[in-house]
Amino acid sequence: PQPIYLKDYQVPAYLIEHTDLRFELAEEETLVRATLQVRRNPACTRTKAALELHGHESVELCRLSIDGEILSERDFSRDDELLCIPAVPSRFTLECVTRIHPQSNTALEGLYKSDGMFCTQCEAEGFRRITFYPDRPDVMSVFRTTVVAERARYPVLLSNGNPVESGDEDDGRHFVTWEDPFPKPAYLFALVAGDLAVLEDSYTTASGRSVKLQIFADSKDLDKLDHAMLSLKRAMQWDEQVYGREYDLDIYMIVAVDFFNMGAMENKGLNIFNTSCVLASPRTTTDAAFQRVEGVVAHEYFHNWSGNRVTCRDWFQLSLKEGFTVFRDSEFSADMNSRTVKRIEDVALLRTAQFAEDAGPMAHPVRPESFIEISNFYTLTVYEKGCEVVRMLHTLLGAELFRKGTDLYFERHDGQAVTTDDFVQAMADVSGRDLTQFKRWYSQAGTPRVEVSDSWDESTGQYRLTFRQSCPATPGQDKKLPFHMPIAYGLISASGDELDAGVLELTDSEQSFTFDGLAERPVPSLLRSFSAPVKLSYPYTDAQLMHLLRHDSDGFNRWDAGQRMTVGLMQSLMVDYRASRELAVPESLIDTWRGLLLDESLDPAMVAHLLRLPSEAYLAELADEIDVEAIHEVREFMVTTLARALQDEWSEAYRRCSDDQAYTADAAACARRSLKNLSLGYLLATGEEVWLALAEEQFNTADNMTDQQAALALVVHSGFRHAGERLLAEFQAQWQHEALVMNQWFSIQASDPWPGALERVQQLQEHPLFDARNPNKLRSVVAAFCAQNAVGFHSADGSGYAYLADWIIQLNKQNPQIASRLLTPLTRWRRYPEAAQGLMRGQLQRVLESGDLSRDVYEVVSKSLA
Ligand code: HT7
Ligand code: ZN
Repeated sequence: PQPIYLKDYQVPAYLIEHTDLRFELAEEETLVRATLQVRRNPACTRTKAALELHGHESVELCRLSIDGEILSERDFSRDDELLCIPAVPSRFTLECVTRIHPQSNTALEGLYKSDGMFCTQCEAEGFRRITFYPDRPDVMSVFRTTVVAERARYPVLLSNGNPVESGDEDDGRHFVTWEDPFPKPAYLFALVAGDLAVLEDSYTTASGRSVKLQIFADSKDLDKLDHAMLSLKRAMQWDEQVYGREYDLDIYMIVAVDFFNMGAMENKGLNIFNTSCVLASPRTTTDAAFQRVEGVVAHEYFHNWSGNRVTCRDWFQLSLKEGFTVFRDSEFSADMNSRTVKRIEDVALLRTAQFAEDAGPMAHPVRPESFIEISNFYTLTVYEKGCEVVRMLHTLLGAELFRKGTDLYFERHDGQAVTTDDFVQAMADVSGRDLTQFKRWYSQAGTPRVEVSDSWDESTGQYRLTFRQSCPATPGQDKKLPFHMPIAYGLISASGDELDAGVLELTDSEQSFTFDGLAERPVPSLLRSFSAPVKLSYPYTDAQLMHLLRHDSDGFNRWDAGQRMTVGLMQSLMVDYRASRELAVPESLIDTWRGLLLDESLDPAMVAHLLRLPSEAYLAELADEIDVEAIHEVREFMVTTLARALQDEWSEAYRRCSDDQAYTADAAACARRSLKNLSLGYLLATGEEVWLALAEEQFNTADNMTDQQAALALVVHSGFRHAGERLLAEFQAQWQHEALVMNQWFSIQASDPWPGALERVQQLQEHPLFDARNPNKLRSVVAAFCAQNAVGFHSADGSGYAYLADWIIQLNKQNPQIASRLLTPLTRWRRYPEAAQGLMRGQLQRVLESGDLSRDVYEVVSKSLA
């Protein structure tokens, strides 16, 4: 497979003004008739360009005609990706009839079946599995879609836009016709047909239009749609208030499907969601999953403007819609919940997983320069780092100018397919700022390092901060130029007062800033709220970190000071562990934690974050060479030591945070549950039977999934093995009919590091509820083991690596997108000691040689081995 390059972009030679689709859905096959109004693109200077239609090899062409004249095979050429018609008029009607087989579509791209229903996933290039079409985002067309199917099996027939006609056809079939007046690229097309229950509501827009809201799901899940509906209405209102964006159609639909490669899809007026991102009820859903539903519902809704009304010119611009929309959804969640906690969670993900991606063989800029398979570029870099880039623009311009910039961007480009340059240009135009250097964030990969030093002149009261920035080489980019980065900062006095605060703008590789007239040497609070996606180092002493932890007005930096302290300690304990020296936790840290645990004035959610040790994955990301065992053992040692030293305080925090009242989902109750369950984890880590009894009681009496699942996971991952097995059996008996709950049951076991993990995972695969065609099940078992169970996956005999390679080889044909995503842990082989490297590389080689690789898997494996 050959790469595609951004530099080779050409405007399309033909545009599609109108697309009329008729789907005849049946059990054996589906017939699709596409009638396209085509015209030459006046902006294209290639005078003799052929009409190029994308078409997947699985699509059977039944008939092709131009203005009613049937084309013979001599009139066009076809390979396994493109159909080319060399001679076409400048304006014409193309009719194309194709036959497809959704029933046997296991890739879950294009039209496929999820349980009994038909559904689609067309982003990025799935539409070409339905019919022949210019399947590129810069070809935007108005769609009219008629769906025909047997009424008894498929009473609900949906597509984009508004329903305009419906009625009976022959043989018990019926039809519904939908019209979407907004021109859109094919990737936003959607169709659903099934026997679905619906929750209905309505929303009145700021300008007074009433919008019908519908969420469709299997009838057994009808009671789990309220939270998504509430989140949708909140998102609609927030987008009006914060961005001045109103919804535009008369109807907004969401459909929940169980077989889905990603989280959800923003198809115009007809979002399709993975059940895991839409269904929620207190009995079956944890607080974290509730928040995920809120965030994903909002994200897909926000795409209606950032993605649909203004879309991407080509797939290299993916972050134009994804980075911006993640920024919008994260600000929404921050406004709905705790801003500091949301920031901590987002940054933890970025620093753990995106930084690792940026340091791996698939590292790429936010706007990639080339790809073999675009599905491989729906990455943390495009989404999360892309969000940080938009956030930096917000920081540099300030909220008011940023809003002016988005207003201008939406107004200037409504109905167009544009680039990240166009987005930045709107920001430059409203602010009068030169953002040329800033755009390096889009073109240069890698996580920048910022080293900070300071000096203090007692005699003049002058304090000086010096910053040095650099960025490591990444594949294809050896040398990097300096970034334009905002560094939010504060200067804190010995008594905890803020002496100064603001935003410094770094543009050079080395730059100093002086602060005059200070009465004392301050403690610098740097990179407040994580104002740039960088690794910042400053030689903080523990005393300075303790000072920030107590006094910083920036909640994020208070948390980060605590993290820096524990990370520093754990890194030195790892050195001790490798040298077989005795391990110890300093009393000062224990005292600090005691103080935090006992301070009832603090937000329990914040305390829970402060007292949660850095994850094994984060410690691994920070290591020069990853020593899985040392990381695990040191973390376990810390947990046990802090558990025993503060047993009374954990017990007191548990008691304080335990509600006698019935469950509520408000922020305060969620915060209490998070500290309560963190405390329960530490209590269990003492190894005392009494706390096992407490955990079992919580498991048995919980009236919500957050508490029940926390108790289950904590006991299963503890040394109380028999109790763990007992609870797993009880949980299964209680929840076997709830697919999403059982996914958690699978993943708790697959991520359990106790010896014998691989055997347990292999047994789980034999479970009747495990289904290798369902991505959610693969994520719960295979991904949970390979990506969240470092000890099990990195077993010294290489059995974990061989297990993953076996799966990749099996899934390569069946579902290439999932296969290539699951591969990630193997691609990081360079970060491990030599013996592990050899074993991991060996398995990658085995995948490469297994033959007939999909583009998805080929790209990841070949780049990892390069
Ligand atoms: N824009 C959506 C992307 C998506 C997707 C991409 C590739 C393969 C399957 C997919 N399902 C959804 C999701 C989003 O970011 O909103
Ligand atoms: Zn998105």
